[in-house]
Amino acid sequence: MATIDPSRFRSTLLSIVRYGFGRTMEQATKVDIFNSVCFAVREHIIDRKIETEKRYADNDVKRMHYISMEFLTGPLLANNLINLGIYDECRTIVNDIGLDFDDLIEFEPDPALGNGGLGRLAACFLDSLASMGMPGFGYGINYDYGLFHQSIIGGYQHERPDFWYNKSSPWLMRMSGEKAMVPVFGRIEDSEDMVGEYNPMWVEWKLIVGRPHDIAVVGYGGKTVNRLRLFSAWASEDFDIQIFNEGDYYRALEDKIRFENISKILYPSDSRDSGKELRLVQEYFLVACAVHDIVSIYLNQHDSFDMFHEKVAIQLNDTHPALTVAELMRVLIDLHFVEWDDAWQITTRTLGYTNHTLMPEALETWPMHIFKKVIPRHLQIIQEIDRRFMSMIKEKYPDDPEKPRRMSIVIDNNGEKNIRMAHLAIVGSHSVNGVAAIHSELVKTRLVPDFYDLWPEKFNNKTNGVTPRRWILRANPLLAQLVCDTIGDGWILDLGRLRELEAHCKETAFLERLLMIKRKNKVRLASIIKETTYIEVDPESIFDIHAKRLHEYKRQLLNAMNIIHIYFQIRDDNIIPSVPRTFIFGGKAAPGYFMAKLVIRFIHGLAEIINKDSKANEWLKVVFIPDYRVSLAEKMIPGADVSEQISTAGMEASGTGNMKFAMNGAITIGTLDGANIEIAGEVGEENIYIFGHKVDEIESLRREHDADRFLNSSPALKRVMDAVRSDIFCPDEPGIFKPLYDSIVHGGDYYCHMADFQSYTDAHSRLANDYMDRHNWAVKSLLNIARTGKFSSDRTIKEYAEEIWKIKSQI
Ligand code: KOT
Repeated sequence: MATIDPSRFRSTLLSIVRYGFGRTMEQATKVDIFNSVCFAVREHIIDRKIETEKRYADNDVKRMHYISMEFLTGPLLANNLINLGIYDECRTIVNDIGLDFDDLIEFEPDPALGNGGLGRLAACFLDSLASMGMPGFGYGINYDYGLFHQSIIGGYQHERPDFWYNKSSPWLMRMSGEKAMVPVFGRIEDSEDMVGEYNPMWVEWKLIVGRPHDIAVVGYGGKTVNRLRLFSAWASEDFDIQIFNEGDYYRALEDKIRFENISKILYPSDSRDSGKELRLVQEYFLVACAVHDIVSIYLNQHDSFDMFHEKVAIQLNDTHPALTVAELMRVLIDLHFVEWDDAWQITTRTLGYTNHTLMPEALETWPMHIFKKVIPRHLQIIQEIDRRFMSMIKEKYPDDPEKPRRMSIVIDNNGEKNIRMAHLAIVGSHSVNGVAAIHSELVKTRLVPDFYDLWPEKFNNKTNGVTPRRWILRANPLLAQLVCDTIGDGWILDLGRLRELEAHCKETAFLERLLMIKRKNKVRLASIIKETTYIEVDPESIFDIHAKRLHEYKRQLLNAMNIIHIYFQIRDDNIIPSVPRTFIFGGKAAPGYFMAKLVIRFIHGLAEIINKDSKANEWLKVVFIPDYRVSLAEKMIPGADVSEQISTAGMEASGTGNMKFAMNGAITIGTLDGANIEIAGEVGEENIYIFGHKVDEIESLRREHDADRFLNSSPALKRVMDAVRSDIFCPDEPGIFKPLYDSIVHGGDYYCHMADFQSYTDAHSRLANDYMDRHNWAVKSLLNIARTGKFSSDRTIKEYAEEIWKIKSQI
C-alpha cells in the first residue's frame, strides 16, 4: 500500500489551485478545490499507470479488451483513495488544510455513462481486473450527456439533461496524438465479387475522428493501474477544408455538427432497442475506434497477425458492439491484406460475446437499408459471412429446410431485410455466455437452440458478480470495519473468506454490533429521505427497498399491490401489523416507456394517500427517492433490511443489485429468477424468502390466463385490483391508473402479477413476523453476508480469464 507525504501533497494541492485554476485558496470555489484534490491524487495514479504499462509491454502479455456502450463508474475519488490505500491519510491532510474532506467526497458528480446493470457490471469488471493485476481494458464512448437526471413533479418523472462534460471531470485524460480515423457513409463502387480476387472500392466515405480520453482504473492495493478509454467524436479537419474550399460553408458546418453529435448522448433505454440510426452510428464509431486502438497496440510489438488471438482477447458486452466482427474482418482484409479464411480464424478466435437479456424487445435488429447507408462495406462483409455460414448450414442439415431461415444473420421480414446482431455475434465468436446459471440455460434452450445444437462447445455461463471494494468497503465502512476486526482484511481480495464470519453467528455481542451498524446505516438513509422527499421515516421500521430501473418485468407494480393489500388490512380490516414497514423505491424509467412512468406516478399516488392516513402511517410508509444512481445506491443498499428481487421468473438475466443487498446483510424476498437462484443456493432457504411461479410454469400460466378466475377466487386480490382501477390513489386525476389495471386484467397479465400475488403477500407476512425476533433476524443477516462471497466480480473475472480470455495476473 502506498503512503503520501503530507507536506508534498499539501504543496501540490496548493500549487494546482493557484497555477491550474488561477486562484488563491481563499478565492477558490468548491469545484476548484475538488478538481485540485483529484489532480493531486492523480499524480499517485499516473506513476503506477506508467509502471503497469511497462510491465505489460516488457512481458508482451495477452490483453483483454472489454468493448461496451456503457460504463457506469459512479464517483471515483473515494474509490481511488481506498484502492490506493491512502483514504485516511488524505482525509487527515485535506481536513488539516481547513477543508471538509467528507463534503468534497459527496460533492463529486456521478459520471452516469450507463443505464443500469449492464454498464455497472462493466465498471465492476474493470475494478476486479485491475485489483487482480490482469491486463484488461475498457473501451467506451465519452458521451457529453450521461443518463438523464430524474426529478419528480406532481408524482410524475421529469428528465433533465446530465451535461457531465461541462463539469470537466478531473479523471478524464485526453490522450492527444492517439486519435482514430473512422470512415462512414459512402458507397461500394463494385459490389459483385468482394473477397479474394481484389479489394472492393468503398468510395465517397467521410471521416469521423475518434479522440481518446482515458480514465485510470486503480486496482486495490495500488499495484496495477489499467485504463478505460472513452472516445469522443469529431469531424475531420481535412474533410472540412475540402467542402469549405468548395464554397459550401453552411453544409460543411452542418456536417461538422452532425458528426460531433455522435458522442453527444447516451441512449436512455435499458433493455429496449432504440432502433435509431444515430445509435447504429454510435455503435459503429465505438467499435471502429476500439479495433483501431487494439490493432495498433498489437502491431507495436508484432509484425504479423499470426499471434493475434494469442495476444488479444475481445469481449462484446451484449450485441451493441457486435459490429466488431465485421470491423475486425475489414481491417484485416482491406487494410492489412490478410486472406479471408485467415482473417475469419483470427476474428472468431479473438472474440467472445456476452448475452444480457432474453427479452425480445431488447434484441437488436437493424434494417439493412440503414447498414447500406452508414457502413456499406461492413454490410458487404456481413453478407459474405452469412453466405458462407448458410452454405455450411445447408450442407450440415440437408433435411431441415427451416434451419437457414431460423439461423441466418440477414433475415427477410415481409420484404424488408434485417440484420440480427445476436446471430452476427454468435457466428463471429468462439464463446457465448449468459450471466447467471438459469439465464445461460435459457440462452441455449430458448433463445438460440439451433446455435447450441450446432456449436455446444461455444456456450458457457459466467454468473455475474460485483466488486466488494465499492459495494462493501466504500458503501458500508462500518460493516467493513466489523469484518476486518473479526477476520482480518483478507476478504477484500478473496470474498469467499467471509464464510469465516459464520463462526460468530451465536455470539450475541457480535450480532448486537451487526444490528447497530444496520441501524446507523438506516439512520443515514432516513436523513437522505428527509432531505430529498421531506418524508420522515422511522429507522425502527423494516426498510424494504426496491431499487432498480423501472420495467414491467421487474414488477414494481407487484410490490405496490402488496402495499395496497397491507394498507387495506390496517384501514378496513383493523388488522394491526406485527411491525411497522417503510417501502422505499428508487429507479428511472426510460423517457418513452409509458407504463414504467405510470408505475412511478402510481407509487407516488400510494405515498400521497397512505403517508397522510393517520390510521395507517405509523405502520406503513411509502417513499420514492428520486434520481437513483450509483452514489445513491451506495447509501440505500447498506440501509436495507429487505431486498426486493421480484422479477417474473425467466426475465431477469441475472441482476447484480440482488448481490449487493445480500452482501450488505439485507434479506432477499425474490423469485426463482436470475442470480436469485444462486443466492438462495448459497445462503440457504431459511435465509431468503422465495415465492412465485417458476420459469417452466410461466408459459402455461400465460396460455391459460383467466383474469376472472383469479379475481373471483381471491377477495384480497379483487380488492387490490379494484383500488388500482378506482381513483383512490389519484383523486385529482381520475382515471389515470386505468392502463395499469387494463394491462393486468384485460391485457393477459404477461408479467404474472395476479398469478404471483398470493404467494408474494404470504412471503411478506412471514418476513414481517420473522423480523420481530431480532436475534434470529441478525443471524439471517449475518449468514447473508458470510455466504455471498461467490458474488464477488473477482470470481467472475477469474472464470472469464481462465476459460475464455486466457489472460493471467501480472503481479
Ligand atoms: C439493454 C439493452 C439491450 C440488451 C441488454 C440490455 C441490458 C441488460 N441492460 N442491462 N441488462 C442487465 O444486465 C445485467 C448485467 O448482466 C443483468 O444483471 C440484468 O439482469 C440485465 O437486465
